[in-house]
Amino acid sequence: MIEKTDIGKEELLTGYRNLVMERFMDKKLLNASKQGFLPFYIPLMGHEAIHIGIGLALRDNDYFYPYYRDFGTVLQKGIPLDMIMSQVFSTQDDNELGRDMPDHFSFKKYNIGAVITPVAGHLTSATGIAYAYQYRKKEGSIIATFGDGATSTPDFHVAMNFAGVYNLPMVFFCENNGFAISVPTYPTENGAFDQTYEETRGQIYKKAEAYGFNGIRIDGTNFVEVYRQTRKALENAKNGPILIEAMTYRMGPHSTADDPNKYRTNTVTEGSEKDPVIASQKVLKDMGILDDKAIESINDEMDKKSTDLINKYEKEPKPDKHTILDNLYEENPWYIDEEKGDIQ
Ligand SMILES: Cc1ncc(C[n+]2csc(CCOP(=O)(O)OP(=O)(O)O)c2C)c(N)n1
Repeated sequence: MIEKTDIGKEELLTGYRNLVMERFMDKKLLNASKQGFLPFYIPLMGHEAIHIGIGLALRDNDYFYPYYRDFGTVLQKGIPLDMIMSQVFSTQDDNELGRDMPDHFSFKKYNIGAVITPVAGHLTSATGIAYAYQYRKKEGSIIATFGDGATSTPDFHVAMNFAGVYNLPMVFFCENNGFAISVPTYPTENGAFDQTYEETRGQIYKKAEAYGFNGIRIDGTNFVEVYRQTRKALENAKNGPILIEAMTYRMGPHSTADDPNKYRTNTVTEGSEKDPVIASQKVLKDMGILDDKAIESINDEMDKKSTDLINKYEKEPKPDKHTILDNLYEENPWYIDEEKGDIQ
């Protein structure tokens, strides 16, 4: 029996459409990187329901601090696709001036923190923002996402401790896809830990208890459930932090620099019941919101839309090479001007 939600049919359908769009974009961006149009790409297949659920749950005053896999969350949050694509393809319109890796977004005016590469490095900054919200008595909560591997880093513990001590309006959201590159999180299905493989000995959501607040584990393959739990957490965070561990599966490689065949046999295949697109379809069908005809027409629409976008962005001009030393200083020191003259 599916519980009712406080979001309407139209919003749920928009969430599903974005989920499908994210799936198509992901596959085509991976292809674009294989064809040499992108230097690097971080696939996200398996994370879609988490992304859409969080995107739906975010309120206007909340602050989102993403990590490198969160394409769909920024899409659902309403960041224009052209803005996202110009960042991914480092075009001349990129708001980061073409200077960061694909998927390392920064959308400050939308209350979204900058994606950084060092794992968990953003968690201390996110907690700092939560402290500022509390100090300035600002409405809203902070939510920061990260992978399971991030929970084994020092920055995770510093951020969790600080949030606990100051009782900050902070949601720590772990997208547990089962792997930190080649290291499995929970090596065996029955939870028995194998000392030779472990990434972490304990259950991730239980780590919150050590810092004096609650942790919960949720199904990360059903976006309606992710929405419900995340919205509740964002609302309750005004009374103190919470840790959410959303369980899903990384259905592709870690990045384009990884070959999972070297270390992984238990993949979740596209179209299987654990695939977030299929799991989310089932939920919406049970709610009477989606049927096979709508599924097919949304697929066709998003397939075409994603192809048109990729074709467009593969041809978009890159920033002029003479701009590479711009925007570093308010007033350029003499050596920058001198170096500019050396750009061939
Ligand atoms: C501090 C730091 N150490 C190591 C790396 C290399 N690295 C990049 S991603 C990654 C795995 C992260 O796994 P997880 O946190 O589970 O997130 P996932 O990529 O699986 O979503 C590692 C070790 C890094 N970027 N930063």
